[in-house]
Amino acid sequence: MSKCIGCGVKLQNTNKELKGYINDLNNKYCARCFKTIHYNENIKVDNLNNIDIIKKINKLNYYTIFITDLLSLNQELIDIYKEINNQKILVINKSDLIPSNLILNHLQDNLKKIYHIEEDIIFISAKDNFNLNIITNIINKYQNIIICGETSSGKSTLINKISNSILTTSKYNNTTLDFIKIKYNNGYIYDSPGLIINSKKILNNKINVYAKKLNNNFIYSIDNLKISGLGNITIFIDGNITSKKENLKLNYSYELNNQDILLNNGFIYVKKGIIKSNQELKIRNSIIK
Ligand SMILES: Nc1nc2c(ncn2[C@@H]2O[C@H](COP(=O)(O)OP(=O)(O)OP(=O)(O)O)[C@@H](O)[C@H]2O)c(=O)[nH]1
Ligand SMILES: [Mg+2]
Repeated sequence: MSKCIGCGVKLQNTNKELKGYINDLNNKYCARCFKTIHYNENIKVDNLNNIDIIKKINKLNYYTIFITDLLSLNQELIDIYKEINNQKILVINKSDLIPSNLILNHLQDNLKKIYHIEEDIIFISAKDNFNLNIITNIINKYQNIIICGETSSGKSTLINKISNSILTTSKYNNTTLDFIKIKYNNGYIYDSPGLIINSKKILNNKINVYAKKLNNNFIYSIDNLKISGLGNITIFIDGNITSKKENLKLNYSYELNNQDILLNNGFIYVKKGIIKSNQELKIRNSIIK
């Protein structure tokens, strides 16, 4: 049975409603990939779950490059990363979207400390070819490697860049549906289906930075989160915030010192301040301090 060269799914010509469908089995791409590539359509299908993906990665037991973006980094993602038993490295892609005032070496050190990561962490941009030589050096050294990580973090884009492959890529989740083995020099690169991290939005636009002086009368809204308080904050977010004078009682209060409040699409750095909010906040030591 042949597989789609874009997403790795087994091709079939019997049921249009199921994944892998193509009317002519001699085609190289499934109908879904064809529509994604040519019409930018977002066709949702069920995908492998995180547990099965990690199981297969551990079974393959090759050097593993785990990819995410900066805003998606949270404890849940790191917990999944830590389930990989292979020799591995954490790679933060889409560095081109990170504001230039953030110092990457600094972020690297803080992330290692905060999330207790022993392996190297490197920043790359598959789009802008930034640090891709580090990736090719790893592949040349280990020969067989697995590229895995969060959905839409740019795994297939990276593989296309370094190996001249024609994997399907898109701005939607779950583009790659199965493991894909790609010949590279004397070994293989494996692409893999993206891991789904609950409640995270994928970074698509340049990270916006908003420096704000909080005032108890003004309430800032970021999606469903509302905050006010006293202190200076810096918001790093893929999206917008609004602010207005509101007479709303915010029931949660936090005294923060060099800490980040985690959002679904970014984080808020609080150097020192008292933050009130309408919901329980997820806090970590700041990655930018
Ligand atoms: N700005 C920026 N965008 C990128 C970069 N790398 C990938 N992208 C974009 O991110 C989106 C997802 O890319 P894919 O390569 O399909 O991601 P993936 O990790 O293979 O996704 P799944 O197969 O769905 O798990 C696409 O819109 C890419 O163009 C990068 O370095 N910078
Ligand atoms: Mg992919």
